[in-house]
Amino acid sequence: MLTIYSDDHHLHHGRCELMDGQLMPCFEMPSRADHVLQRVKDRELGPVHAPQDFGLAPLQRVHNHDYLDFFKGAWQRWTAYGQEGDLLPYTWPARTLRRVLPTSLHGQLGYYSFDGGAPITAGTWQAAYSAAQVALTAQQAIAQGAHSAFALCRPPGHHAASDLMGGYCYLNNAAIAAQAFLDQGYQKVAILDVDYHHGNGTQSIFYARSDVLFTSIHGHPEAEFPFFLGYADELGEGAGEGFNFNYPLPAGSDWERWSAALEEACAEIKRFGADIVVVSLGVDTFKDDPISQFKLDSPDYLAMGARIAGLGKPTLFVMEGGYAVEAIGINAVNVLEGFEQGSAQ
Ligand code: OKP
Ligand code: ZN
Repeated sequence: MLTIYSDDHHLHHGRCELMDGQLMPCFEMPSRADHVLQRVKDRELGPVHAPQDFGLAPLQRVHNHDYLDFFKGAWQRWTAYGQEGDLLPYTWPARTLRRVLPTSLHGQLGYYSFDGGAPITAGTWQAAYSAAQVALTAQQAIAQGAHSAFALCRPPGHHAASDLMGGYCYLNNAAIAAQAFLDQGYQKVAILDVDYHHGNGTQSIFYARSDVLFTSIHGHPEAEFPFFLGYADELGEGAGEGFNFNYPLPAGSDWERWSAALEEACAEIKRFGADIVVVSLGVDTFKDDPISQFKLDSPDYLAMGARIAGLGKPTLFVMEGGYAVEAIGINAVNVLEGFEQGSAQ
């Protein structure tokens, strides 16, 4: 399987996040992608290519222009105040407040974010921009005939909505790739989000549309980030009604429970008649993940990949979460190897 990877992810290294009342080093760190790349090489998964540059246009198909302008320019505005630390939001337009766009940097940052988990650093825009190009380059490989490809994206993307950053995410790499398929003439794209956290950004982007089926298996939002989306009764709206399926699971869910949800998601993808499957590949479902509560073990990821292969569709894997840094490479590449073994049968 072809892997697309850019070193630019090193340009994004947030210092801290708020966790249990304390500032902790960011869990979403550069070594995550380094470990995945190392495992791709160790296992000789296939060639590793740098991304091409498709410019801003495919990003603008998913994200608002004003949001992209804000994100691109935010760090420079911050340093113009003489600041050097990470730029983080601290006020959001929650209930009782107006959703106006203020003129100040922090007002705008609150407007364009939904949590305090996505720091902007000097290199964040470039890293996120390159991650989107990684996804688009892997997308192109499939459009040109590959049965699968792996976009080793960092930072992740599935929490990012059309004009919101949050949950370590800035640009929605999977959504950008899915939209690119549609813009190139594919009719139906199914997204399977296997990250431990609900892909609220991806869901929101496609919620009113019938050309993208969104399915997600995740920690129940009653008890888990992002809390305010990802419930089972969210089925889509308007033309998108019946094209959104959430499988929220309780803390402690193991492979037996998780794979039953995967069966249901795969049944919906089959019923949908997808031309393409885009997998939001988070491996924070792992038993030793430091911020998650599922109990999958490393061999389970081989079975996950094989089941996805059983859909029999060209499949784009887009890296999302996974914070047990030592194991993330093994688990992510196990999905890809399981897919290849499952496809060969
Ligand atoms: C990203 B992905 C503030 C942030 C709270 C957010 C988890 C984001 C997970 N400390 N945690 O889905 O793996
Ligand atoms: Zn996650």
